[in-house]
Amino acid sequence: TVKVTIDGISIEVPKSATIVSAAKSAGITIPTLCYLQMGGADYKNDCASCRICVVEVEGRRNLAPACATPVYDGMVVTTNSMKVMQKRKTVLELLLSDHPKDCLSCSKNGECELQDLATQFGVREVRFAGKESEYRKDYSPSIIRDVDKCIMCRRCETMCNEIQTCGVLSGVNRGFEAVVAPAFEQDLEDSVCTYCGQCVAVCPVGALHEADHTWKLVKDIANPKKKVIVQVAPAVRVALGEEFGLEPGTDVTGKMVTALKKLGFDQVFDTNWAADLTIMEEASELIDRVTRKLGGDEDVKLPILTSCCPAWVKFFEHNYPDFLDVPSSAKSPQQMFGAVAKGIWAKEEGIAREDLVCVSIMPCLAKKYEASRDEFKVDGTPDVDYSVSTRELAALLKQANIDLKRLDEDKFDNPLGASTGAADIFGRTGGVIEAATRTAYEWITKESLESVDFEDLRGMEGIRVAEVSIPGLDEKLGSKFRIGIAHGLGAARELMDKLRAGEETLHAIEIMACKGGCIGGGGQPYHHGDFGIIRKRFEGLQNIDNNKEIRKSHENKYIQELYEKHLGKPMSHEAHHLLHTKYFP
Ligand code: HC0
Ligand code: SF4
Repeated sequence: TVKVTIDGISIEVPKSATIVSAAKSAGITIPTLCYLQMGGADYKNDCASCRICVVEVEGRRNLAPACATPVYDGMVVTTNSMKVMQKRKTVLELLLSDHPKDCLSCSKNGECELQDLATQFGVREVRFAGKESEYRKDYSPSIIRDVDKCIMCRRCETMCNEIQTCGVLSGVNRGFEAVVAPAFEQDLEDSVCTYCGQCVAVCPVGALHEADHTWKLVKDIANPKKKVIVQVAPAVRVALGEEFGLEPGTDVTGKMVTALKKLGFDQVFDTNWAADLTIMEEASELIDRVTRKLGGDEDVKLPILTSCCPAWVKFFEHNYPDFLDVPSSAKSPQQMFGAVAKGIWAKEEGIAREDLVCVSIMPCLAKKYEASRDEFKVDGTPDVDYSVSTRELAALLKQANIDLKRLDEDKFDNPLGASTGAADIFGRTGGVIEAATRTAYEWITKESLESVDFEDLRGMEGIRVAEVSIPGLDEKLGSKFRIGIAHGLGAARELMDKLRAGEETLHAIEIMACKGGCIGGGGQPYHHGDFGIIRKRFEGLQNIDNNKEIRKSHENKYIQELYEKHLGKPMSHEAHHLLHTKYFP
């Protein structure tokens, strides 16, 4: 450790500390803007581009950026001298001189870190106002780039390149013309962007935001000719409450159902129901592949990869075209829901396809793009008409004067609303493969599991490998059943490269594009760099699973009924037609 003095407070801090982190341990918050560090997510942006965090260091002529200046023994720092405060205000005014002033109608209004600083520093006029630079807006199915608002903090770049390893965003041009953009300044839609939305999750201003479908939805709900139904993803129920002042991880399922009914949805269903359905297909596919492999079929691909995360799907389509037949062909729960709702349920209810609007509430921005993919359309119309983010739902509830906190609890409608605990954990890293393991284990051994809690599959490390002993299968495989888990696309790439190089032998792998899984999705309430929020959502989902009476997907009686009445059995011809898909390079 080293001794430093900050604003007269002497403290001992690790040698590796920066002035920002040292000050934090002395209880002093130095304002920052471009800087962001998320412990547990391995994310650190300290390019020191904004200079809001400047401080005086004794013996040094110029002010130092606190985020990128390491401490040394005997260092004396002043964070609040008049010189420092003047400099910060000048920096802020320079940033604002080239920033649109349409805060009232900005997607980030109320959540913007630049706005917060302008408030903190009492900016009333911008001394350097001149002509602002102009850049076209870039619209994609999931994300809108409004680059005029970019302050070149580089957080999105760090996220996209270092954590997600997608390499889509980087700084181009110099000086006034500088922007963060895809190569050749092409549109996101023409790039290898996965729409994971993690750049949106860390953007401090309104330069990156979601493609918002709320208004279309309001119009449809108001249209008496339309039947509007909704499904809600697992991860939404433990995060939506944050927008209403509740602790991260609070389970608001029942209140959320009430809120959706108050909004005017005709039926409130659950993506969880379709998650149980996904397990029926995925676990069957897994057993089928393992059995055929053991039977000597050389063409069978193992490990099986989960394919319910659309950003991960787009990632492997771009980066691993040699692996297109490896992921499970099962559609994601969002799309299985849409296919069953429009393909079976609506027919039973006598609702014409053109009169039914199927909406999903998702923690994810890539789900918007997934819903728009051509292979999920029938006669040119999508199975899921629009996907709305957790944040957008919260905003809509507020517009409609619905205070989630004060509502009574209600239950999802049936039949597409019932689910098991296995479905809830889909929303956290490791959950899909744990759910599949619960079912596959029982189907293989034909015995009831004593404990459904596969603790070894849980955790937050970016890549995890766990072994599960499956009596009867172990002997045939010559090893235990080996499962891999990766979350975050950088971790996914690391694991996939090992597979490609033949350095890792696994039987099944779950991959989710966002750190923590869907609970950390790009459409969730902003975490502002606090990864602890994502851990709390993780625990929230786990608690829901723990307290459910039925915790295995194949025991969902409405799913059993669907197979009895319509699909026969998993992987039947009918199931393939409705519930499976293909991938494209
Ligand atoms: Fe997820 Fe899903 S678990 S991707 O993270 O599989 O978005 O929550 O809805 O579809 O169920 C997101 C969350 C889902 C889907 C499910 C899967
Ligand atoms: Fe990169 Fe994901 Fe943002 Fe696309 S959505 S630019 S892949 S971080």
